[in-house]
Amino acid sequence: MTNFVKLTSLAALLALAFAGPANANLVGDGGFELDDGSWSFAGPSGITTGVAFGLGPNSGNNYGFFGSNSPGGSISQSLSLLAGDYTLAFYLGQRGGGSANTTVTLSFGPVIAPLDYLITTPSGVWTQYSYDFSLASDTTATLSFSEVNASISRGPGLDDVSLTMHQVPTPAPLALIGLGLAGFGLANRRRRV
Ligand SMILES: [Ca+2]
Repeated sequence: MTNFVKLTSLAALLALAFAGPANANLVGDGGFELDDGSWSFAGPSGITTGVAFGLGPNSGNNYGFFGSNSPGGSISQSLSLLAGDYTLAFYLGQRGGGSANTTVTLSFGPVIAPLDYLITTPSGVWTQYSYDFSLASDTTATLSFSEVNASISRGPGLDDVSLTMHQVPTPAPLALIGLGLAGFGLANRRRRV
């Protein structure tokens, strides 16, 4: 019985240690691999496959792109979010033939104020950007990336957009920890007797 208690409590602790936070990506088709309608494309923008104008996908076969010779393309999707802490991350990459620097504006409805991301890396190089924010209440907002430069000849690429919620311990896992520790205590006390 002692061993059983010990094993049970050990299993409970190990389960907690290895379960980790869920951290599921809340963005649909974040890598532009499925082309399943998760994203809305407006103006000069879309999904491209393989290497286009010197830029290949950051992951998989595809990436989102902003078009050529005319600004105003945008890539967006609407998301329903629960109150909590989040990290938004994404990759931007310059495409060949573009100007030295390209700006993409990120807007996210009432969640965060619009932010400009200036891409200064050479064509063909992806850079990851991330942004942490907190939501005080449940919100529905449109996550949108817009290309705003007027003078570029090739818009940049966008890939691997992820939005993850930071997990906080819930009463159930905490109770499980208590059970595990109690089990260890019980096992040790029985062994000493
Ligand atoms: Ca991809």
